[in-house]
Amino acid sequence: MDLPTVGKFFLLVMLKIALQSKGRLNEESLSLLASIGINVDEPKRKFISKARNFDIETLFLRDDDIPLVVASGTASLGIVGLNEVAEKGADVEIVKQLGFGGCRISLAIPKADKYEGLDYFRGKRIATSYPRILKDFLDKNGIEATIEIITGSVEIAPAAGIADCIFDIVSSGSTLVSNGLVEVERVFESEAVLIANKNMSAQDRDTLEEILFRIDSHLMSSGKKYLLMNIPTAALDQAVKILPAMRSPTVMPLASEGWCSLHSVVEADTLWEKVRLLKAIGAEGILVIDLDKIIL
Ligand code: PRT
Ligand code: ZN
Repeated sequence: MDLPTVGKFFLLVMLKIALQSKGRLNEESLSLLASIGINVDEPKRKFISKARNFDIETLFLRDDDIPLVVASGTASLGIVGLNEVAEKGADVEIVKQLGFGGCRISLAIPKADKYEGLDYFRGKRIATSYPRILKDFLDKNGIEATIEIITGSVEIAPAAGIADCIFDIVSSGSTLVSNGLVEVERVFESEAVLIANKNMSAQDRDTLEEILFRIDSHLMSSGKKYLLMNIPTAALDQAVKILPAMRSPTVMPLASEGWCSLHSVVEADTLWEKVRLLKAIGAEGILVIDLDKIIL
């Protein structure tokens, strides 16, 4: 094969990633890709698009279709809720939990009902869009019940007389409350995941490695802040104990004698407590900076 043909061949087999076309995961999937330097313009009429600055094509699909599209190899990668992967029984590799789209699938019953445990569900009609996950749970617990498959607005099923109780996605819980239901069993924890075809080409695997490297650097920086301050050299030992950084804080001498500059990375939710402790030992001129990436 001469070189131009090889080039053409690579273009034809560019890695494809399946993303939700609209819905709860669409925006965060695109912004995750943007944050790792992969900018995708959503096509107006087509379902396929190409990233502007990375050799990758995006397929925009309903979330229900993503697990099987990846399992079949039509796309090598996908971003979808773990709930959809489990429900479709898709034979894909779960490569990475992405830290957004968090929810759970729970059993919920009318709030007027007394609940004393799983026996409640024996002989009941349970409405759900997740029959496979529900059946698996009921079988494991030896509960016989009727599963009513409903694709939308599962929460209205008890009031509509279609079912006695429901098995549905819960996030804040407010949908249950406004429908007079109460969550009694959390069955399945979910979040958005990066999934991969198990038999992807070596070339796609290389691209996946690069994407994973970038995602890890991005995820590692989230929830962290970069701190810089001036500190009396005499207080340095105490400061290092307050600031356990990735290795240890960076220390640089200052022009004024007896002082140094200290740099460190801290968890955002411990920031104010650390600042209080550092001020108490004489830290001054404290700068707090948002972190974009941490590359180890
Ligand atoms: O059109 P398409 O098929 O692509 O989308 P969809 O309508 O099937 O799914 P979509 O966009 O609603 O959700 C996509 C994914 O987001 C789900 O598969 C979950 O992995 C995840 N996710 C996270 C949620 C929620 N949170 C969520 N709260 N999916 C749905 N909900 C719904 C839930 O069904 C219920 O009606 O929100 C309601 C409950 O929310 P709370 O906050 O009131 O408890
Ligand atoms: Zn869907």
